[in-house]
Amino acid sequence: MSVNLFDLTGKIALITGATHGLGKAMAIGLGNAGATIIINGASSQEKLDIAVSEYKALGLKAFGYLFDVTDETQVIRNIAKIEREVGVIDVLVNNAGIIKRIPLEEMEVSDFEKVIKVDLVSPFIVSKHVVQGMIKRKAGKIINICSMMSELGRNTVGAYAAAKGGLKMLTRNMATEWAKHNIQINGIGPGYFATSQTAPIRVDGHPFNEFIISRTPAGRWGDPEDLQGAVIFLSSKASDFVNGQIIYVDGGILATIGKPSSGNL
Ligand code: GCO
Repeated sequence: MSVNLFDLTGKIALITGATHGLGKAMAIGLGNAGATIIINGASSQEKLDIAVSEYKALGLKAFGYLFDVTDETQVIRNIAKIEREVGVIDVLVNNAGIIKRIPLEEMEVSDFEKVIKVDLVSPFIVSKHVVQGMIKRKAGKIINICSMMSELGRNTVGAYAAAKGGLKMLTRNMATEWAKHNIQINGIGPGYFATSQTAPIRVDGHPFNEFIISRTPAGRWGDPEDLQGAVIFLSSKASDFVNGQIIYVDGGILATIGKPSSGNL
């Protein structure tokens, strides 16, 4: 009998920051592959409830928990609540993140620290408390949502790049320390995707929009659904011997130096 390596039936996946955008697309992908999805939001119960109802309307088994992933007390309390009310967490997707586009020389230290806290410290906090059960069960999957900025700098996103570069290395160190427990920890590095986070730099005619279209071999912004294959792979049996890797879903942008605006050089 052939085994479906990508089947997530019976698995429970917690996706942080999944009321919208890439987190929501990845959660839908995991749900469509059979997982029970648990989404986290931090801003409003109403937004969380709306998102859960949207998942359920798609026929997915979904639950929502409102907590701030940067607050360790709330994380401990809610992971215990999830594992009591729904079941043990088999897959953790650390997706919650913010960005502040400010030139470094103008950036307040408090803004820099906030980005680091949400984008780098919170994946550590949530993973530290979810991994306890995974270590006991000798099984688990952790996926950290990194970025193009895990590899490249860009004007005005210095704090975000520092956080996402750190998250790449934290992913490798988690793999170093936890792989012996049959836990696979990897990352996904989205390229440039059409989300609310990139909406300000994606409008038609915006120089950055033209730049990304020309700089990306695929010639387009990513669609959030383009991430579903990678997150299902890294959540499934198919990746049981994959550890510490960052899979870049970027339309080829990291593969190339780019080309002159004219000619076919
Ligand atoms: C930006 C963008 C990027 C993308 C993504 C790329 O301002 O450059 O927001 O940071 O959101 O992180 O991987």
